[in-house]
Amino acid sequence: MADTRRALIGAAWLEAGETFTVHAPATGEPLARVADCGPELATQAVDAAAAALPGWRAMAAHERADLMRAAARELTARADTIAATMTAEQGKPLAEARGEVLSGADHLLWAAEETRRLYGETVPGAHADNRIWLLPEPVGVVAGITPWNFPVSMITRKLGPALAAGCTVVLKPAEQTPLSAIEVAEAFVAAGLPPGVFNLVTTSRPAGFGQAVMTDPRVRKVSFTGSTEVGRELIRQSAHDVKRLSVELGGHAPVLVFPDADPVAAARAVARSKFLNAGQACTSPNRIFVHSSLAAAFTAELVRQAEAAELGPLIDEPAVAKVSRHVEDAVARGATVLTGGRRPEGAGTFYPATVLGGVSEDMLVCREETFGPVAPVLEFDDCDQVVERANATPYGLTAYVWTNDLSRTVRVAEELQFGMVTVNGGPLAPPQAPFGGIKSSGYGREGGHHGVADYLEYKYLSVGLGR
Ligand code: TXE
Repeated sequence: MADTRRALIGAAWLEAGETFTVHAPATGEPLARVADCGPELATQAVDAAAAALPGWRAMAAHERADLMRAAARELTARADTIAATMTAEQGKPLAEARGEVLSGADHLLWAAEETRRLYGETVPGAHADNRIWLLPEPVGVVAGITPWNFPVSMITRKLGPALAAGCTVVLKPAEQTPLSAIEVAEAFVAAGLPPGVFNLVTTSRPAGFGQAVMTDPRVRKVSFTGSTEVGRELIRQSAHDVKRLSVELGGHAPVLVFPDADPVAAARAVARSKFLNAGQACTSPNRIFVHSSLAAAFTAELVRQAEAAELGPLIDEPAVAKVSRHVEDAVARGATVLTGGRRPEGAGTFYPATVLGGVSEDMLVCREETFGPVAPVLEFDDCDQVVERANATPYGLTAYVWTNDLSRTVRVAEELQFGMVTVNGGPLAPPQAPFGGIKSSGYGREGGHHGVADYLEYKYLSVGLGR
């Protein structure tokens, strides 16, 4: 096992005294020990971020941008190493991991450009002798809490806009994937980011970290990506000192394949979205509604794609248990396993790409987020009613539509209650687009100028001319 990996607080890499062990999902073997920071170290990280804030927010925009670009270059140069670490601790295939690191660097580059576009506004004065301006200001110290499914890009998606806005950050990665997060922090240190601007607190006790940052009045915003359950708890805690919060929670994406669509192209794209990261994505297609006229062709191609898919292991044993429970429940209620559906023998938390036919909405796969490589196919005949069925979920993150009918595209996209609707394609999260959901999928946006605005306050300055 490698040396103990440390947390980054201010200028120092800290030992923390206690440690926890990170395991490889592919083998179950221990990979490394990591500093297990208690709440007092979370508070020290907030001290460091608060001390660094005045210097960082006062720095010229182009200098902040230069440092962010340098960090992006460091990440790119280390893409192979970080990807290998990510694959070891998280399980996703190396090519996916490498793509994620490069996309993380791209998010930083885009955010770096935004530092020079933090425009204010001039609005009409209240009377002839009055002038009013809106001045963008950073919200202050930000805490980020990230999940394990995209261990690098979830971090850069929070860091990019926060740093661009002039905020300083205390970030806590998921306990399953702290090692690639530490390598991201190393890239920022190598880029010359001033101490305290980005602090990384590793811990196996997330509730203690949550409590420490949520009750610290110096932390002005928290950005969280993770489960709806923890999101709800943070929303309650944010009332303590009325903190700003963004919560990107789970999803239950529907796919609507209308009768005029190409069933083979649709099945191929759905398979790519579904089996990406072994289905462990909030944008993963979870209810695949296919018009009955296309069901046979679509399902046959989806099964072919599933059987050819290359999947890493799931994150841990509870994840495999949840996926197995969902598949067993579907079968008990009348679904058919068309491929997959059984955990293989041997080490590691593997679960095969699975396609379920004859699915109905009473099944757990349709009601809860499976977060695994299971593609449930439901048939429909009524093209109006299927939109209602797609909307019948507490979640509202992503929906996918397959049609070439223009007026249907617009009608359906307007009726779907989701933050993101993709027509004839898979999930895309480029840095310039505001990623995020509605309903129980949370609030706040990551990406685009809307994402940067989530880290800004607009101060209204009114000046009397004294005439
Ligand atoms: O999430 P948690 P888990 C969904 C998905 C998955 C389920 C459970 O359905 O199967 O959630 O995953 C930190 N105070 N998503 O258990 O626990 C935790 O350390 C403060 C969807 O991994 O929410 C980690 O850093 N922080 C999702 C982060 O929250 C706390 C991605 C997420 O972990 C905390 C992940 C607390 N009390 C899971 N408890 C997506 N939107 O993509 C935990 N954490």
